Amino acid sequence: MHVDLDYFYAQCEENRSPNIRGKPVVVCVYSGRTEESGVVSTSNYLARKYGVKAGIPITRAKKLLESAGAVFLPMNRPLYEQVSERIMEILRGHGDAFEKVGIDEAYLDISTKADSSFEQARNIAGEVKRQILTEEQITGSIGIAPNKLVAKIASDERKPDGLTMVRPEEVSSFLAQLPASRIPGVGKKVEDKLDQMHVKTIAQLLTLSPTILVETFGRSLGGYLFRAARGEDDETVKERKQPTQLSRIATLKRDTSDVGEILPLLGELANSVIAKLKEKRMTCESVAIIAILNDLSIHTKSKTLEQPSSDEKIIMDAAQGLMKEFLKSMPAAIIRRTGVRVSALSKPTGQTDISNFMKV
Ligand code: DCP
Ligand code: CA
Ligand code: CA
Repeated sequence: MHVDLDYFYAQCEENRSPNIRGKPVVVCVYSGRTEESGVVSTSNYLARKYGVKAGIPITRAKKLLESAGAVFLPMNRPLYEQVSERIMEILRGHGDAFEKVGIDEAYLDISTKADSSFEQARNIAGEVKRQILTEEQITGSIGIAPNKLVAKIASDERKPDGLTMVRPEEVSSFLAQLPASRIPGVGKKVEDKLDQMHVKTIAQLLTLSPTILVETFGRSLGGYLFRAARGEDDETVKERKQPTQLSRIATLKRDTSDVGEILPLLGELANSVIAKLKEKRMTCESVAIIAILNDLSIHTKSKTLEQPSSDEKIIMDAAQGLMKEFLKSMPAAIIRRTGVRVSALSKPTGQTDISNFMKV
């Protein structure tokens, strides 16, 4: 089963401010340069009717939605992450195995829970949808199939609030009618190349020999396309490891080498990383600053802490100290974007296990 939440950031915003329901809602990533500069992160389905979707400039979205009574909101990641974490816990409980693959999507292996029955799987999906809706007022779309690849394609078939089940004997006919661009990993570039080969649908992709595919796309992507067109995939659903690093990066109001202008933003970013670390109940052993200059060159400077920590003062002091050192070492540097990264993360278990005894 693949679950993908519908217009996720915008749906979170609708829940937080019910008065915006029924209006086009656009979640924006403001670059902070000018009041209007930046891109659309996502929009609700009403805004999409006007052509407003992820990635387009905010100015363009404003034109498309002129006098449509649209609401433009800045992205509020911490809110979406909290909602996401609670929903992931719900999902986790429904699978034999669970794999989160993004803030709003996950795979569940439900083979055992569904007793290998697709009818039973449909009931589980209904229960998952009902629970997410009652507990978080969020709708999602679900695909059920014999493997991860087809489940992912299926979850995208009926959005929003969709449920699409593809039984093993239906895989070929389901895929055949779809555009090749529905295969995960087929972006604009691959799509253009396929276009040149007069391949638009997966049915047409089936006519290309493995040799042609490998010649055109290389061994790895070519082989993948050959198998994907046939609905073949044997990846298992596996729990992802905890992240080993966290970072936040942002654009300064203007390019500058003035420490007084840089430290406040760096401080905000450090606070956001610290909050995330605490939320995950993790510590870090290394702190780094990132500086992207006006020539777009990227510089980093890091330091190892005396001991693993999630302490605000220790991490803040380390980040600000590193930035001061960096500016001293490169007096001509003019900074455009800056960031904070913590790494060598670990989770203190608070449990006494054999390794604690070994250290004594
Ligand atoms: N996102 C983003 N920038 C993008 C794509 C996505 O910031 N270019 C963010 C906002 C989305 C979230 O990630 O809400 C999930 O991405 P999806 O691609 O799943 O898109 P949505 O959930 O918004 O819409 P859909 O209903 O089509 O799944
Ligand atoms: Ca989504
Ligand atoms: Ca998604």
